[in-house]
Amino acid sequence: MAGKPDVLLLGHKKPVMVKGLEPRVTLHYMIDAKGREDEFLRSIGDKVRAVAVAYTANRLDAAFMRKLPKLEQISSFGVGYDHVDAKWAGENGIIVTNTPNVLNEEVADTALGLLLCTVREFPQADRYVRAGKWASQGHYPLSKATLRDRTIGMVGMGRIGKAIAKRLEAFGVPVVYHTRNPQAGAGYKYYPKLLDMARDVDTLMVIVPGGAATRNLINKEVLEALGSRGIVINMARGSVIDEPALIEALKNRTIYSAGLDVFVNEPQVPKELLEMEHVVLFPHLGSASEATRQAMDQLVVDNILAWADGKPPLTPVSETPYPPKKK
Ligand code: NAP
Ligand code: 8YV
Repeated sequence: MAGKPDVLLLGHKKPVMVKGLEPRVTLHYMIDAKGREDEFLRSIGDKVRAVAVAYTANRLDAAFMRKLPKLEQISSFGVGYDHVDAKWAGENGIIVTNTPNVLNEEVADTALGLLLCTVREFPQADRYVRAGKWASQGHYPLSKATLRDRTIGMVGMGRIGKAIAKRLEAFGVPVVYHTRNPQAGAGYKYYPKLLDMARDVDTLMVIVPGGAATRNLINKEVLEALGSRGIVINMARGSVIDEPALIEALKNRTIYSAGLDVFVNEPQVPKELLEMEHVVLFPHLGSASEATRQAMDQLVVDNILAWADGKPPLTPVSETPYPPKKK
């Protein structure tokens, strides 16, 4: 590539990204144009050939990509890329990359943490101690739920799902799963129909991609099938659960509890959930350790550098296979 290619960085100036990219590309920082983004895009749009995404809240739809007519690659942070219209990108000769695998174990650890917190009420017990209630009122009440008599129905058995299932096996907890197709090498009972699985289990662990195909997959019917012992853990995307139906089920106690790492309108969390004592809420921290986030940042950088060197992308998403369609 002659000269340094122009790359737009969306989101914060993350040190790994700035250090990895600055020497090799001309970086344009959208964050420096806060409040006048459209004008900024108009001024650089004609020369930008790649976009590095540091923050998944940025929506990269067709309207955005059309503003960058020379765009060849979007290197996005996070394994989930429901914020990018990857289908449109693929059809228009643009490669999209994400950051799979480097976060599997971290997210699986968080999933187990959230499951344990929800089943055994650990955050509530912590609040009890801090409020001085142990001394004044005696022991925290025994948890009504236990992991010991539960079966986990995994909704999703991909890279992260398998890492979660492996941990559950070590915990001695039975695992079954639902996906659209049986997963090679997953030795757990497979349910082609989510509703059938929800009827048979008492706990759902949700770890599928977000987007149109999974919107409201966990709906009123599924929650009803899960029943009054039911616990839902959502590690996927807020959009995968019908949030109002979940709130209703929790209010009416037609399910037992929920542990949620993700929400429909993040960082806003519905007031009804905030007011419930019998749910556990995490601020989307599945992969949120310094080490794992840095590994994800580095993969964003490495995908851009591969492109700058004229090499194939390291981790293209399925909708945008390499080599790209001709523009
Ligand atoms: P993956 O390897 O692509 O696995 C996705 C799994 O979901 C596969 O088993 C797939 O099987 C299944 N699936 C996809 N669409 C489905 C549908 N419509 N109905 C039922 N199952 C479906 O992805 P991954 O790396 O494990 O990541 C999964 C997702 O987790 C990400 O996309 C992201 O949204 C979320 N995530 C969240 C956090 C967090 O911080 N909370 C962190 C990382 C990832 P089939 O294709 O056979 O259906
Ligand atoms: C990201 C995630 O850190 O990778 C994903 O899909 O959900 C997390 O690991 C998150 O998207 C940051 O906003």
